[in-house]
Amino acid sequence: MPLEIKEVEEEKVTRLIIQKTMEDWLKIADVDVIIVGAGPSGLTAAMYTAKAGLRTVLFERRLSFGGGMGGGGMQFHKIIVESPAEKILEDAGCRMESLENGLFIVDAAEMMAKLASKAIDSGAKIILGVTVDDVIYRDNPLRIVGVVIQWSSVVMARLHVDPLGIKARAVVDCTGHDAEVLSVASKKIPELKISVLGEKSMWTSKAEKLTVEGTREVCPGLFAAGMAVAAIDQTPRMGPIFGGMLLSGAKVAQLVVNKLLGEKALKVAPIDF
Ligand code: 48F
Repeated sequence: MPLEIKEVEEEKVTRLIIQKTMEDWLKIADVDVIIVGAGPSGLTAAMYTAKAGLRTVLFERRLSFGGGMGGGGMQFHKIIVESPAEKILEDAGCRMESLENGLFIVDAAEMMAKLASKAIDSGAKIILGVTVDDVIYRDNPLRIVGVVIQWSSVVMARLHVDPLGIKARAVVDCTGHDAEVLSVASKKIPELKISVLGEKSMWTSKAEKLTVEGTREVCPGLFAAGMAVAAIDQTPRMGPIFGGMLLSGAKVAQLVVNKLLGEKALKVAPIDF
């Protein structure tokens, strides 16, 4: 058979893209879980909240996922993960090499791709090129009920364009070292009494432990995972070891699932927290 490529009119392509995008956005306007940031903690969190059946959307500022994973350790393309976080990579179908003393090593590109792929296959919707620049709140009781979003390209061009609001039952800040969602909430809603003091200098083991321990619902409706935890707790950074990020993402998913599903909540990750 000779190769026969289908003919298509330009306006048809345009109409289909707009129609199908809008079908998605009508669902995204109000979801169960919003995760901000597609680094290791955000992708892990999305993978497990979606697996639990929660309608999950992940907004990522850049046009690619992976966050700090792509840079590996000073751009060497290997990432170290310590036990028990390898169980999360196994869940994602990621190949790794077992080293001594419960350490595992994985290719950065594979870890990024497999975590994102698993999150998507579990049902999470990842939207790239969108920046979360504020939260939506209510009082009596004081709580976070969603986020304010803008195209990253609009933010970069410094255009004055009013953003849109997206509602959710849980918002998770996985924006990394700057804890951007917590930071804006702390400045604009002082009665939340959140401070973002920034992380401390490097101390790998302590940082990993404290990041996972500090993963929590910071105020009603707003959760922190990954390096955002270090930023609010002023705990150390860990450098290019990523077990704590995976465990923090899995823990926050379990906290969100427990809160939203109550008695129906199941254990979502192969780890006990
Ligand atoms: O920085 P990032 O990878 O955060 P993480 O999950 O992991 C930290 C590690 O990569 C590493 C480390 C541990 O070994 O120290 O640095 O805590 O991913 C954060 C993602 O969030 C996006 C950002 O582009 C990145 O991909 N992001 C940040 N702010 C926003 C955002 C925002 N306001 N809106 C949308 N996305």
